Amino acid sequence: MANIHILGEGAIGLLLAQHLSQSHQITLITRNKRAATYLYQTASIQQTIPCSTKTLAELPASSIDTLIIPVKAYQVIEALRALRPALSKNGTLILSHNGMVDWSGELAALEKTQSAYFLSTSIAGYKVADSVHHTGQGATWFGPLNSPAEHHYLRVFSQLFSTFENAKTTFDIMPTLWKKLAVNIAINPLSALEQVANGQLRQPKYAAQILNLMNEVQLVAASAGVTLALGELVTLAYTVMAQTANNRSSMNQDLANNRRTEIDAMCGYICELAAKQNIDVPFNQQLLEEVNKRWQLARQ
Ligand code: KPL
Repeated sequence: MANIHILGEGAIGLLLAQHLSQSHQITLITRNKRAATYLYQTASIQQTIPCSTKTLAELPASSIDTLIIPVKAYQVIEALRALRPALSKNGTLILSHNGMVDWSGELAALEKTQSAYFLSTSIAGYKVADSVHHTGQGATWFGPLNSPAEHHYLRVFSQLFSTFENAKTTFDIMPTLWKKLAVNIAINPLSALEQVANGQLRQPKYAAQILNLMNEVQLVAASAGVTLALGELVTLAYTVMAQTANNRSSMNQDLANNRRTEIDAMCGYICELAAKQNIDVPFNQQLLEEVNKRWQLARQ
């Protein structure tokens, strides 16, 4: 049994907590000290998630053995900076977020004995107060991000995620992150702007836009040295739409609740790389602008 700390009380963090609590001790790291009971719900199950909570201030230096950081893309760097001192000398760090974030500097600052991994998951859910509703599950991939992790990722996977539905390991996680980026670009902005569930995007009226978005991702990935097949990206996007058909994507929920979105780490990332390589990406550019405009309007 491992002692696992999970940062935050977001939907993905709580879904991971529920799964991992079946064999491990879970502590959620919360912003403020408060007594909460977290519930896990599906269409047929409602149960309490067995876990304790601690604030960052309550965590002694070098005290965390396994730390999972499943936060929004724009919170990752700040979270890594705040929590690195609390990770033990041989600690295991697991990042899990949507979009692309440049955490290379933070990972380089880890001790040579600390291993870092990525968990790329298309698990779907949403939160209402302290209840997390589990609404679908696409594929999950787990792989190493630094060299200590390359020696241990199979063991860590089998200890933590081997019983997670639809989960697999990969030694080379970067192409997986690109594929997940593509899936999120196909689903999140459109479902947010249209305020529809993921499955609704399978309607023919969205097909041309989705194909063009995937084409741009494929071109930009190729310019970054990552070879992806356009057909595979399109198939993946439609597979996740089907697997999470009744779910409202995280960006759909963010816009509906006037929260900041992860668009900069998705279409914004593609536009930034494309500009450096002189590649035209009008479809990603348009969604980037529209989502940001909608959020600005909502904030006024
Ligand atoms: O990652 C997701 C998200 O909503 O952010 C998917 C897999 C698209 C599920 O909705």
